[in-house]
Amino acid sequence: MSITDVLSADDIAAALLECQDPDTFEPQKFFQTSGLAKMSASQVKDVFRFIDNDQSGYLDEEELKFFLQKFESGARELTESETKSLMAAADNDGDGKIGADEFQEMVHS
Ligand SMILES: [Ca+2]
Ligand SMILES: [Ca+2]
Repeated sequence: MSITDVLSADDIAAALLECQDPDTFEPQKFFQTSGLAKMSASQVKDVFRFIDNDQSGYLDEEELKFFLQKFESGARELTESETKSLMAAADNDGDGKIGADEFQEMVHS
């Protein structure tokens, strides 16, 4: 799939603009502005599978680093501290990776 099949390109551009500087990425703000927070649970899980590069069923820190680039290929990488706080925001069971349910719960929290 392409991310613009499920989200508006304008909303994605607006969300990326809000976090264009390093260490300004705030997960909940990004989910709101991009429209992700308004999507159904099954749509959010489609986006999860799209972000899960190696199709392992989990997002690890290496995949989270490139989170923004899954929305727009020219976007920046997340910094180490942004990657760690994104992981911490979702990783409810503390296994160091984000499953589809954890991702969906974070988006809708
Ligand atoms: Ca993965
Ligand atoms: Ca987890």
